[in-house]
Formats: sequence, C-alpha cells, structure tokens
Amino acid sequence: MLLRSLNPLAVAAGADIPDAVTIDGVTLSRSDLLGAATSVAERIARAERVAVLARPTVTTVLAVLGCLLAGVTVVPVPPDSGSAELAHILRDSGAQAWLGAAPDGTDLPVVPVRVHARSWHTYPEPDPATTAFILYTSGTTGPPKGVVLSRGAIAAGLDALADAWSWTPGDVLVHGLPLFHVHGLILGVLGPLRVGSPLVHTGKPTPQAYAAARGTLYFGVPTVWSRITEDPDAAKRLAHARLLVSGSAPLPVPVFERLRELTGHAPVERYGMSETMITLSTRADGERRPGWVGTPVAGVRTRLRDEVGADVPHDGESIGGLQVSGPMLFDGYLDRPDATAASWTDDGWFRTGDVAVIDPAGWHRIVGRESVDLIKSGGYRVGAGEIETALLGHPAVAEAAVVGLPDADLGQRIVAYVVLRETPAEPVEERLIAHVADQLSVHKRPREIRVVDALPRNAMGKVQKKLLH
Ligand code: MCA
Ligand code: AMP
Repeated sequence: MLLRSLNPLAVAAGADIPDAVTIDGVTLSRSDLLGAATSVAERIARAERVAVLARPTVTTVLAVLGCLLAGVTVVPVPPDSGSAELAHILRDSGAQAWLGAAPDGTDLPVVPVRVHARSWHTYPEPDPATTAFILYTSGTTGPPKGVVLSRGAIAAGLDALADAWSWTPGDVLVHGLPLFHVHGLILGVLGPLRVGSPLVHTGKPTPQAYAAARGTLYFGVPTVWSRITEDPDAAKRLAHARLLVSGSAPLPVPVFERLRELTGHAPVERYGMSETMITLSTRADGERRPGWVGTPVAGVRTRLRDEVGADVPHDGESIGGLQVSGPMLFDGYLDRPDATAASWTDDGWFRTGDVAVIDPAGWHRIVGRESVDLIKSGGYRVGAGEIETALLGHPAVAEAAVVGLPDADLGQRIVAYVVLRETPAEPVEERLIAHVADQLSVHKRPREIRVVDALPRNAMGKVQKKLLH
C-alpha cells in the first residue's frame, strides 16, 4: 500500500530532512512542512476542491501538501492568468475557495496559509482513486480543459521516474519551473518529497540561478537548456551534476550536443503530457540518443496507429500516431465526456495526438503533433483556438489565425495573423498582444502580430494555416 500512498511526507517518513524545500528564499525542513501542511489540512478538510494561485512560494507548496494530506482536490491556477482564463478555470473547476494567495477582487472565500502554524494531527490515507489535481491544459479549440489526475496515478508516475532516473534521497533537485503544471509541480515538488531528496527552487530558471544552486538533479524545458548553453560559464558549473533532465518539448539536437560538450553530461530526455504524466524516458544507467526520448517507463505500453487505426511497425522509420497505456494516466477531462471519449480508443489506449517512430529496441522519437493548432512555446502548451477567440474579442479584429512558427529560443513562437475591421489611426500590434496577455495569460501572448488584408482560405472557406509562415 505504501507504494500507492500519496501522502508525500509519509513516504519520506523517518529522519528529518533539514532542507527539504528551499523556495523564494525560505528553507523548510521535512517536519516544518509536515506541521504547517497539517495545519492547512485542518482548515480545509471539509472542502472538496480549492484553487491555489500557484506562485513559486512556500505558501503554494504548503497549500498543495495540506490538500494532499486532507484528500482535498487542488486546482492550480497560473499566477499570470488574465481575466477570461481565471473566470473560466474557477467556473469550470467549481473551486470553492482560494487557499493561500488570491487575486485581487475575487468573489470566492480566501483561506489563508500560515507558514509558521503547526499541527500534528494525523489523517487517514485517502483512497488512491481520489482526485488529487485538476490541471488546466489547452486543446486545439475552445478554452483549456481540466485534466483529472488521481492520487494513484501520480504515485505510480513518480515511482516510475524514481526508477528510471535512479532518484534517491541522496539527490538534490534544482529547477525554476512554474508550479501549475505536471513538470514543475508534480515532478518538481511532489517528486523530491516522495523520494525524500531536498528541492531547491530557483525562482526564474536562469542560467545563473541553475549554476549557483548546488544540486545533483536538474530539470528544465528545452528553452532553459538552450539559454544555459548560451552562457558557457554557467553551463560548465553544472559539471558536478548527476543528471540533467529535459522535457515538455523537443530538445533540439544542437542543444543536446552543446550541453554535453559544456557540462560533460548527455541530457536525459523524457516525454509526457498533462494527461499521462511521463511515459517515456532515457534511463539514468542507459544509452542517451540525441533526438530520441527513450523507452517506456515502468508500467507503460506504447503503440503506433495510422489514420485508419491500423498498426504501424516499430521499425525506427515508420511514422504513426502515438498511443499509450499505463497506471499514471488521467481519469478524463472534467465534465467533458465527449472530449474524454474522443481521446481513448475502444480498446483502452490514450491517443496522445503526437506523431512518433518506435525502433525495434523500443526507443521512441517524437516527430511532431497531429494538429497544427497545438503550439508548444517555451514548454507551455497553447491552443491556437483560444488565442484566436481572445483576438476576435477585440473590437479592432475582424479575422484571426494563430500559428506556432519555429523559434530558436522558444521552440515555437506564437504568431497571430489578423485582418482588421478598418485601417487603424495608429499601430495596433502592441495593443493586441497586451489584450491576449490580459485576457488569457502572459505566456499565451503572441510574440508577433502580422496584419494582413485577407487570410488564405480553401474553397470550403477554411483557413489554410500551412500557408502562414
Ligand atoms: C513581456 N512580459 C509581459 C509582456 N511582454 N508582461 C505582460 N504583458 C506583456 N505583453 C514580461 C513577462 O511578464 C516576464 O516578466 C518577461 O516579460 C519575460 O517573459 P517571457 O519572455 O514570456 O518569459 P521567459 O522568461 O522568456 O520564459 C521562458 C521560460 C518559460 C522561463 C522557459 O517559458 C517557462 O517557465 N516555461 C516552462 C513551461 C513548463 O513548465 N511547461 C511544462 C508543462 P518578468 O520577468 O517580470 O516575469 S507540463 C508538460 O509539458 C508535460 C507533462 C511534460 O512533459 O513536462
Ligand atoms: P502538456 O500538456 O503541457 O503536458 O504538453 C504535452 C505535449 O508536450 C506532448 O503532447 C508533446 O507534444 C510535448 N512534449 C512533451 N515532452 C516532449 C519531448 N521530450 N519531446 C517532444 N515533445 C514533448
């Protein structure tokens, strides 16, 4: 039963860890975390679902841990959420209160998190099928959907990674990723607590911050690693590390090679989704292949299917839609039975929407996505549709088409093509960018607006995005 427990502090029970979590300049021991999180649990134990404004602070960590102790579902909210995105997440999730920090002008009750409060009450371990998190993630159209992740799925996902990466209490994890997604929050906070290894969160994931933190295990999205390779002095200071792990988006081969050259470490690549946690990874004790994301982690099976559902051979060359199964998969999209049903095959496999090849030894290479409407920018998943809707809500915009164009720093750069209602008296580009940042979130803003006279459309009137580049 211990294996499936998701009381992250119980798993590392035993000796105290004096520096269990360091974040935003504050260090808490394991017993500090347990005492303060239990006091949070006492305040919210009767709630079902609470929203947590996921700033990288100790308050966020304690709010999440308190909910896990009490069996309350956490809805992490991006701290830069704009008005439309925030309203959507709160309405859709049915969150009953803010736990910890809250945005200005909120209508929901706010339950404070007291960092110095302590309680030693013990709670029974909730059923592994209980929902731990509802994480909001973008689809190709419409507003973000709530991904329902159970305690059991998270426990299985973290244990599979500890195995793949030989992650032990002797490690110190360093990262500076946001705390509202699988990568930074589940892997990056719950992972070290479950394993019993200290965490150092750097705030922003800058090359200087990574170089200054003395860790053994470092997590980053490709943009973080690419920026580190552009700062060779910082990169060389990572030579002492045990493992550099890259994920959330494709790691360009030149960045892989440069990182190996500067740090002496070939990075470990791993692949996953909010819906599936991490399903594929290079192993700590195994081969590393630039451009490849490794083999299935414990409990995972994968297969490739073509457009009509026929089997695609695992020959290292044939390309097919990647489907996965395993114990770390989500339970479905919140209140979206149609979207949930559409993402599963009749025989119980999850359609990732990614296109891949698998070689005879079980190695996977992610070739791309099935839809041009899902963009990965800086490791963030952004739907073209939600940005188009936001742009169309601006009075100056008559038509909009959003694409992800290749970008050396961000992987893909969000570019919006717009047709304006009338010729503006002054340039509108900056105002449109700010409009999306205010409505959705800063990281979803287009980096570029291109004003055009008309969008390319086919005979059916559908925008031909492949012509926008
Ligand atoms: C610029 N800024 C603006 C505007 N323009 N603010 C408001 N309105 C504007 N129009 C400000 C920003 O607020 C910020 O300010 C600064 O400009 C820099 O913004 P930006 O360029 O967007 O950020 P960055 O520093 O370049 O970010 C790069 C990054 C970030 C750090 C790599 O993209 C990142 O954290 N990515 C991680 C994504 C992630 O964790 N994905 C995991 C998904 P200020 O400096 O004041 O803040 S989970 C997943 O994918 C699966 C499961 C998996 O496999 O892991
Ligand atoms: P998210 O929902 O933010 O979890 O994004 C999941 C998507 O990120 C996947 O469907 C992939 O398209 C992409 N992704 C994650 N890790 C990798 C990787 N190592 N290589 C290529 N794409 C990745």
